Amino acid sequence: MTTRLSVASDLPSTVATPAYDRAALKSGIVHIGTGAFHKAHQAVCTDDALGASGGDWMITGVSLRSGDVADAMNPQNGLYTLLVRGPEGVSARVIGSIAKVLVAPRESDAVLAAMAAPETRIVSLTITEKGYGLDGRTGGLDRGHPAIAADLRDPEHPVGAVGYIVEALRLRKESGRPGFSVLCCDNLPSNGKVVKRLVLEFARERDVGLAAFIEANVSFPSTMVDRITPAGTDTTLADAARLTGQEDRAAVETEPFTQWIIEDDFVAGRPDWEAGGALFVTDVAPYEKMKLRMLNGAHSTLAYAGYLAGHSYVRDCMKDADLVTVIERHMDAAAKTLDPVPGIDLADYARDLRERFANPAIAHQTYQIAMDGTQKLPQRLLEPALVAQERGQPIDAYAFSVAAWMRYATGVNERGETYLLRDPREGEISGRIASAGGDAAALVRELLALPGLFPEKLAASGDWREALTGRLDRMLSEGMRAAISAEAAA
Ligand code: CS2
Repeated sequence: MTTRLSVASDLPSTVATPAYDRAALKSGIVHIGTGAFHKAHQAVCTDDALGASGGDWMITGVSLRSGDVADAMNPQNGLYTLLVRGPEGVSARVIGSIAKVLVAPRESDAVLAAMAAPETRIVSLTITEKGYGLDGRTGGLDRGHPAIAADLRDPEHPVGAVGYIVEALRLRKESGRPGFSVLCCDNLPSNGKVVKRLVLEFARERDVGLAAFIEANVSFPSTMVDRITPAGTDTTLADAARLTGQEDRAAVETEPFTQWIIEDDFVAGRPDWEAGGALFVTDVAPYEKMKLRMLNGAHSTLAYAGYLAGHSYVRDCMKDADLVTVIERHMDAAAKTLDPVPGIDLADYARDLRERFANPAIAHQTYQIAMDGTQKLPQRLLEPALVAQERGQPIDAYAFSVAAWMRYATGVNERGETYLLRDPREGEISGRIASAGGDAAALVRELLALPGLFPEKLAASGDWREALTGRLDRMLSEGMRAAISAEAAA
């Protein structure tokens, strides 16, 4: 039987291991949402930083829901294998920056204690767009969000990220400890500002003095994060075992590319993340918009259109010449909605994206990317559509993507099989789809009226409605494949 992953035992010389004494370094970061993306991105950059410059910046991971990650990682003392898959092959490296993982529903007090501990100087987050309780209409708190509602009722026993942050900061204030930096690493535009607003609004509900403490002692740097990281599978674990010679139940796999752009605004220091390639800037917004509109916008388009056209993975979509034409045009259109991005040539960026999407070694499911559409559409497709509309540019690319989402939202594929939408608003969506009764114009009308989803100017535009309806009608009557060809030929 192979032994469980540990750097104390022999690992092949091809497998890099932490270049620092893990036991000698203390935790300085609490990270909420210790999933595959965190383990393939920020934890790797932190591993590089610790190797280059040391510092008490080990990470205490927190899972807000399931204990699976903790149960896989803690018996390995927090270690896991990072598999990097490129067209030339796969490499393995053992990452050591995560000291342990706590499971909030099992050990809430320990989570709060870690967040309130004097040595904690950064609380970072990857909880996906839907984790924040953001009301798309107001940009403020969604009081109907289950975790926000529960935490406003019982703030000393939080269950959600915003509730945990505010309660931890209350504990810090009470015990005279300084604040920390809150580092949002989710795909939301101006993510630092968004989280700041939610945290302050929540804190104000509790106590204006607490809100004032937060305003004075906590920073919320914005970040742009990028690394394509599919959900791990049995193959991930099997390849990690083959390459390390040890059993690893916590391995993750990712692509070679990684990018992290961070607003340099930390109240209590930070690791030497430059050593891992992070770029510190004063304004992250241009990079965020570029990534959300070009990468994620194209990804969502591939997800909805590709899934319905029978492509299970993004790399399969990239073998479909018509679909490639469609997303090339999409990226060009998205680039035209952007202001210049320092140091980046958008045509090169688009070309690199095509290569990354086509990476034959990365099995990124279209169904995975398709989830949570209502949380993703605004920043990926609707904001650039609005900018295009305002600048008098064509809106066709966005109309195709959004029509594909509407087609996908019906929850039935072209063989008549149903699938789960996996969207926090799926109840509302199915209700509206049922009342539309399969007619494209009615579907467009119903879905455009989803409260708070579409910007008003877009929802009210006859051109937009028409562009959507024509495409959705074709998708429903002739099928997605035909709709993709028609789009490519247009
Ligand atoms: C994807 C992203 O699942 C999705 O919605 O578009 O997770 C994407 O892979 C990352 O943002 C890449 O950095």
